[in-house]
Amino acid sequence: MKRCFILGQPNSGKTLFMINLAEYCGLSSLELLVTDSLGEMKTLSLCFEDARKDLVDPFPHRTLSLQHATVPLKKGKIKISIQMVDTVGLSDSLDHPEPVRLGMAHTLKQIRSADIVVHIIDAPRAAVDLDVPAFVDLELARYASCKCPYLVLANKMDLPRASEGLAKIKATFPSSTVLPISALKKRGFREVKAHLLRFI
Ligand SMILES: Nc1nc2c(ncn2[C@@H]2O[C@H](COP(=O)(O)OP(=O)(O)OP(=O)(O)O)[C@@H](O)[C@H]2O)c(=O)[nH]1
Ligand SMILES: [Mg+2]
Repeated sequence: MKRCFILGQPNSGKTLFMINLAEYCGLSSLELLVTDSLGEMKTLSLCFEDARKDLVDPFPHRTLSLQHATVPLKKGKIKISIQMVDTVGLSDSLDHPEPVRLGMAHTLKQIRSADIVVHIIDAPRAAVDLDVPAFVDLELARYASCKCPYLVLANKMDLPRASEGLAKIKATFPSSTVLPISALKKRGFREVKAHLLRFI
């Protein structure tokens, strides 16, 4: 099964994207395998409402482990599954508490095992923050686009000024596919699914 890493800065919407994509693809609950930098593993089984409540947060650095979910993508009558991997938000600064730094290092180490990379950027933030996309976004794009199929998702398109942010993101990554989405409203998911199917 192909592994699709969901990468991006903290708070860009990676976890909500994974949960809502899994729901959009027809799962009735979310089964997660959670692995951390110390090699600890646990499984979680959550209904989607609880997953959003427990795993998504308005404040950055909510996710400190890798969270793997197997998601079915239908291609005609054929069901093909993909492993989506939610990751620890990556930032330019290393000035974070130890669990965050260890989580970032764990994510960076594991990127090697990605078959596909989905890179999420907060579009409304890109409109107002000169530092978004950040250096880490440029480096992610440079590495992932050479390594494997790679997609940029401009998220939070339901919020004001997101279109300005989308234009900036497209200008920053002219040779990559940039899809506008709202992880919250599940908008743009049909296009994301079509691209993922093309990659597997
Ligand atoms: N309006 C809106 N809010 C969103 C969208 N996607 C995510 N959010 C919100 O953004 C915040 C961060 O979402 P998360 O999914 O936790 O972000 P993350 O990238 O996993 O963050 P870390 O785990 O800290 O790296 C939450 O308050 C979400 O509800 C979206 O499409 N639209
Ligand atoms: Mg998260």
